[in-house]
Parts: sequence; C-alpha cells; structure tokens
Amino acid sequence: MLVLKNFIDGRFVPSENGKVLQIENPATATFYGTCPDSDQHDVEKAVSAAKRAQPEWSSLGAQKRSDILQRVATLLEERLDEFARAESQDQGKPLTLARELDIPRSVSNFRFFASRLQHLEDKVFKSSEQVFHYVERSPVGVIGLITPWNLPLYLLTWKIAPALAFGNTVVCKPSELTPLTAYLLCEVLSAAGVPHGVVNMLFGRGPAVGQAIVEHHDIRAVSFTGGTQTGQQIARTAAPLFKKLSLELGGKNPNIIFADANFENALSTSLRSSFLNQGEICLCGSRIYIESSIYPKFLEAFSQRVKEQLHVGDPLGPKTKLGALVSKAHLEKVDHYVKRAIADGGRLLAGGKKPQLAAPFCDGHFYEPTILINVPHHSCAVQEEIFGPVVTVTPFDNEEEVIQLANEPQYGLAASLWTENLSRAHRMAKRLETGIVWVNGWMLRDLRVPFGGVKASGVGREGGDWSYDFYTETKDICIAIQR
Ligand code: TXE
Repeated sequence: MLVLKNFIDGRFVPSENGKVLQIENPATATFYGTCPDSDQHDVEKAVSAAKRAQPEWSSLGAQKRSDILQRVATLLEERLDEFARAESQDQGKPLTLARELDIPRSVSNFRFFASRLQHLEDKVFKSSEQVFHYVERSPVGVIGLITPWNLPLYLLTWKIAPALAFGNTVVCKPSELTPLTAYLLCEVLSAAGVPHGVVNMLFGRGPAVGQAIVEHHDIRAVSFTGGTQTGQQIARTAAPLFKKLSLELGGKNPNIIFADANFENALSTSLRSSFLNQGEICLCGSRIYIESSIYPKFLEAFSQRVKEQLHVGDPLGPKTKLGALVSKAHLEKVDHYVKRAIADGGRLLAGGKKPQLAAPFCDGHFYEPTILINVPHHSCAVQEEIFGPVVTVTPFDNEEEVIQLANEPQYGLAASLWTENLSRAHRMAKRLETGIVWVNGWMLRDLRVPFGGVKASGVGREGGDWSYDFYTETKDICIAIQR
C-alpha cells in the first residue's frame, strides 16, 4: 500500500491529525493506498511556509525562476511513463491518453510559462511631455490552487506554472480522488531545485482543507477548477474577503454540425469530443446538434463508429479508448442522468449501461459510451453537466433555431461549429454565449489564448497574458517631470 504525505516547506509530512483517506483504483474498485485527510491545521502550516518563501522566490528574478521551471519540465518529461501509469491507475483513464495528452501537456505548461516569463512587456502611457505612467507588476503573494479529478496533473500544472513564473508561492489542494501525480510532482519540484515552501501540497477533502485554504486571510487569490456548485461556495467565501478569484467550472457544450460541413471531419472529431477521457472533460461537446437533412446519415455513422471503435475496458490495454469513470458515486450520477433522459421520452441508440467485463475489472466503474436521441430540450440530461460518456443528438432546421438551443443551458464554456460557410461561421461564433468557439475543430489548444467560460461556466480567464493578469497585481506609477 502506498502512503502519500503532504508536502509542506519542502518536506513530506503526515497530516497533523494523523487521519487518512483511502485511494481507489477505479478500474478494479480496489484500494491501493492512502493520502492525508488534512484540515485547517495543515493549511496553517502550509500558508506560513508559502508566506516565508515568497519574498525570496519573487526576488530570484525572471531568468532564475525560468531556469528552474524548465528543469521541472525536463525532469517531468524524463518520468513521463511513470506519471502516465500513475494517472491512469488513479483516475481510470486509458494509459495511452495519459501518455499522449495529460503528461505531455503538463510538461508544456511548465515550458510555456518558463519561456513566457522572459518575454513580458511593460506598458507605458505618455500623458503629456511632462507626465508619463508605467504599469508596475508584482506577484499577488500566496495563492490557493484547488483542482479536480478529471485531468489531475494537467490542470494542477496549468495553475502552478504561471503562479510560480510570476513570483508567487502556492498552497495546492488536488482532488482527494486523484492525489497520486500531484504527490509525484512534489518529488520533481524538489529535484528541480524549487526552494522549500514555494509549492505546498495538501491532500484531503474539499470542505475541510479546500474551504480552509479559501478562508485563510494570507491567501490573496484562489484559482479553482471544478464543479459549479463548489465554485459558488468558493465565491461566497472569497468575495467578502476581496480575494482575486478565477473559477473554471462546468460545461454543457454544443457541437453544431451543418449539412455543408466536411462530414468525415465532423464525424471523427465528434467521436473524440463526445467520449475522450470517458467524457470527463469540461470541454466535451455533450450536446450534438445536426442539421435535419443529414440527421439520419449522421446517426447511423456515429452509432456505428461508437460501437466499432470505442473499446471500453482495461485502462492499460493498448486498444482501450474508454477506461473507468473516476468513482462509483460518479458512475451512479451518470447513470441517473441517462435514466432521467429515458423517463423524459429519450431513446438509447448506444450504451446506457455498465459493460460486462472480466476480472479484475468486473467491479470497476465502467460505463458504455452512450448516445441518446429524442430527449426533450427541457430534460436535465440536456440542460445539466453529466460529465460522463453520454451525448444527446438533436436535429435542427436553421441557424436561428440552433442558436436558441445552444444558448439555453446555464453553462457557457465552449462550442464547436462545423460549416464550410465562412460568413455563417463568423455570424454564429459571435452569437454563441461561450468563452471559446472552435470552427471546424475541437480542443485545439494554444496556451497563449484566453481560456475560461461565461455564465455558470465561471469567472475570469487564464492562459498567456490572462494568467499574467491573474497572477500579478498591477500598479500605476505616474511620474511628473520637474522643469
Ligand atoms: O467536484 P468538486 P466533484 C463537475 C462535474 C462533476 C461535478 C461534481 O459535473 O460531476 O462537477 O464533481 C474541492 N472548498 N466537474 O464534486 O467537488 C474538491 O476537493 C474548496 C467539472 O468531484 O467541485 C476538489 O479538489 N474546495 C470539472 C475540487 O474542489 C472544495 C471538474 C473539485 O471538486 C470544496 C470536476 C470547498 N467547499 C468536476 N468542496 C471541470 N470544470 O473540469 C470541494 N472542493
């Protein structure tokens, strides 16, 4: 059994209360280790360490911080296979996906911000011949980073890398469901020479340790990715304390396919955008809208590909496309939404149940890739985030109709739009109420662009200059030249 510990002030330590949580491999439904069940006492220690370390870390200067972050990237890359296996074991995702997406993108997060740090531009405004202003940037201080279980290392490093690059120190709380790669990352950070106290990692449950981080008066900013309800709770706590907040919450993203689209590209990408990572990605296109004239053709081709190509099973299997969902509770939630959709009048075209798998996976939290049609638009399966391998497919007749349908749910993270008509693409992209629109694509990421959503999908943007804005304070310094 693995025994994970907190990482505070450069040392691995148990929680003050000595309590632990079991860690499960969701593919076999067996426990393989424990992590600390931390509380506010551990938060107190971690914040003190981060506070002590911050002035020296920020005064190291851009070049030295950049060098250290590059070293982190290199050491992480050297251990890519080990990290990929750990991510797969902890989260349930296919090993191939962890190897191709999660860990390489975590490496890129460090490389990108290490290099960004060396290409910052300061802003100067000349008011007159005698008066000019320059904008001074300084680190925010100690930042709380709270992350979910779907892309554990990728989302954690998406926050740690810019926070450190711009001179902050951090107290992190990864999801209690997937602590393993965060733990291993602490070894890498140490080996790369990140000074003690710059990164502190606390394991435990959200209401105990996450809440204490958000409440702590020395935490000046919180970056959170997770569920919308948790985001509301964090906003309620942080707002009266005037903390900077970045909230990346859920999505219920429309994937809109017009008859003039390149059918094959739209089809094969929809397969990925619906089911990648078992549908446990906030960017997944879980609502597919098809122009009526190609609806029957799309349904037939899509369900055939799902049945033929999306093999569910052993996450370590080289042909596996879908692994296990993260937990039994999450599996039950996903299944509940499917049952509700059917009760509301929907029909199953594929999936809708747990697959029968041989030992050791028979009790694992697997769910078949599921296609639902005829689901009324008011159904919770269309309006709420399911966050599993479930898509609804709905026909539409014209632009106006599909815009109304697409914008209806409370969420507004991302949308995909498939058409060869450039004017339509511009027209529609502007009207979609989301933070991201992909035209003829999905999840094409560039770390320089703003990432985040509108409405219940969150507040704020991160990425490139937007991360620079979030992880620094700005000050206007005005100089009047004396004559
Ligand atoms: O996430 P939580 P859950 C969505 C998805 C999923 C739903 C619930 O629909 O079914 O959210 O998932 C910590 N103060 N997404 O409940 O609880 C928690 O410990 C501070 C979308 O598992 O939001 C974990 O580290 N922190 C999503 C983190 O918040 C608290 C990714 C996220 O967990 C806390 C995951 C509190 N009071 C779920 N309570 C996305 N946008 O990618 C919990 N946490």
